[in-house]
Amino acid sequence: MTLELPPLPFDQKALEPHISANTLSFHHGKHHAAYVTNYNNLVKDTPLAGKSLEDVIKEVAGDSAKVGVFNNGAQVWNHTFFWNSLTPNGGGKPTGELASKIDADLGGYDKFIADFKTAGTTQFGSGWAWLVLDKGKLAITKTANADTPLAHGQTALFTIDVWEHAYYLDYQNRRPDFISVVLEKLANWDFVAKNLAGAKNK
Ligand code: MN3
Repeated sequence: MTLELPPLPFDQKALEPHISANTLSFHHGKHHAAYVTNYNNLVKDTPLAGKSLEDVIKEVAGDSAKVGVFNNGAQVWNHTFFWNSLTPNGGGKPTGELASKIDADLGGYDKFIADFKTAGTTQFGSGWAWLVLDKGKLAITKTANADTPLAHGQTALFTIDVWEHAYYLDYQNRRPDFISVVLEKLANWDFVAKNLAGAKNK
């Protein structure tokens, strides 16, 4: 199937002043769009063309002959997941079952936030910071470049893109500030809670 660039789940200006419309116009309109175009060109007229994006990512992960398919496909998936991880007027503390699980598995909200910031800040070069469900437990991870929890048998629950293109126009080199603002002002805990509930029902 030919992939299409999914629209942002909010208006391009909706995350201001934390993430500008200018950043989103490049990040979604150019970077994310380019991954979609590249992916479609790479799988066109191959057996992969008929498979879902998720199946292709899992199938080609670690295959040195299909690095381009993996990188572009995983970047398409990661970016769509990132947009859904954000919401205007987000942030604050998670509630309900998600909050209880953060307490049980990650040592509470404050430690979760501190450890997530560390993961995103210490990812050397381009990559992603994640909250995942791994063997039934919450875990904080980071991945390099296009790498994704999908390729590691983990269920992604939340992510922040820490490639420079995610924050440079608004924050220049201040990646830690960008991560803090996303966690405190934009994190879509309802999306995370739905992902957690969905993973447990599988
Ligand atoms: Mn990006």
